[in-house]
Amino acid sequence: MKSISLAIALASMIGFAQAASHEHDSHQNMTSHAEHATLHQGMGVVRTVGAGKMQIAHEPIPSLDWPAMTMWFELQGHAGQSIQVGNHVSFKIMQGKNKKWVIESIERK
Ligand SMILES: [Cu+2]
Repeated sequence: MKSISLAIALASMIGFAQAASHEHDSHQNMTSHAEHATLHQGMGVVRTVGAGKMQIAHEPIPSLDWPAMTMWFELQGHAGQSIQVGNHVSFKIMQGKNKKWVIESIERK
């Protein structure tokens, strides 16, 4: 019984330490951390399809304060496999490693 409650106390201490360091990280670099974690919704028309990437003429994305533009996105996993040039799409993006914008999911409109 004693060892069980010790294990629980230890586990909650570790949990608390992780929460604290996470808080610290996000406070230190709030903007990029928030962008990394957050999905943003976009809409547009597919212009070019490449290997693991896609060029989309997208409408403004208010949550990122982006104007309408044509740009490349990386594709995560199997996202976009059934999407073709000319398709009107809605998609969700997040900022991946190296600050690149990655499509997490995309579907035809
Ligand atoms: Cu853009």
